[in-house]
Amino acid sequence: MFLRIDHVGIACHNLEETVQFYESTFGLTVVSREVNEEQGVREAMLHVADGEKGASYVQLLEPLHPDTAVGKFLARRGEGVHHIGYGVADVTTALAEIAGKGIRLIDERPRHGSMGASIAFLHPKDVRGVLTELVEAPDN
Ligand code: MC0
Repeated sequence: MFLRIDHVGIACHNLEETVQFYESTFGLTVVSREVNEEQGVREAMLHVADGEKGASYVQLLEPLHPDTAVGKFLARRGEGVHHIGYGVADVTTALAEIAGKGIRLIDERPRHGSMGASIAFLHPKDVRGVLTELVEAPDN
């Protein structure tokens, strides 16, 4: 089902400071910046590597407000890994297969994600504590 690790989502308090940290420490480059009102985040994608089945990124996430998924996560757990995004060929097909295994879907239908992707989240309580995202890139 999974083609690649598409991205690791990391929650941070200050996007610009954290981008600078990743650039200066690891030499990564920002390839996209977006505000996603629906998800309540301001985010940057930093390219890590290209693979046969697509690219992988670090996604830095700053909440737009405290009362958002990332805002609540920061208040409860502090900065760190927020979710893992896996590349899939077709989110709708993957969701149907996963739902059939009894795993709670946060999104029953795909939503708009970074860089034109279709995305859907699975509940962390049903994935051994890991908030898991399915990502169908536009060029899949
Ligand atoms: C919360 N929990 C997590 C978690 N967030 N566990 C692991 N990883 C996370 N990121 C746990 C809490 O510790 C708590 O466990 C329980 O889930 C309920 O947490 P809550 O703070 O009361 O929050 P809820 O229930 O209101 O919401 C949690 C839920 C939500 C995962 C359903 O955050 C959500 O819908 N997330 C999906 C959307 C999202 O994260 N968007 C931001 C990234 P205990 O044991 O204490 O009860 S958007 C994005 O990344 C896009 C732009 C993209 O990739 O393209």
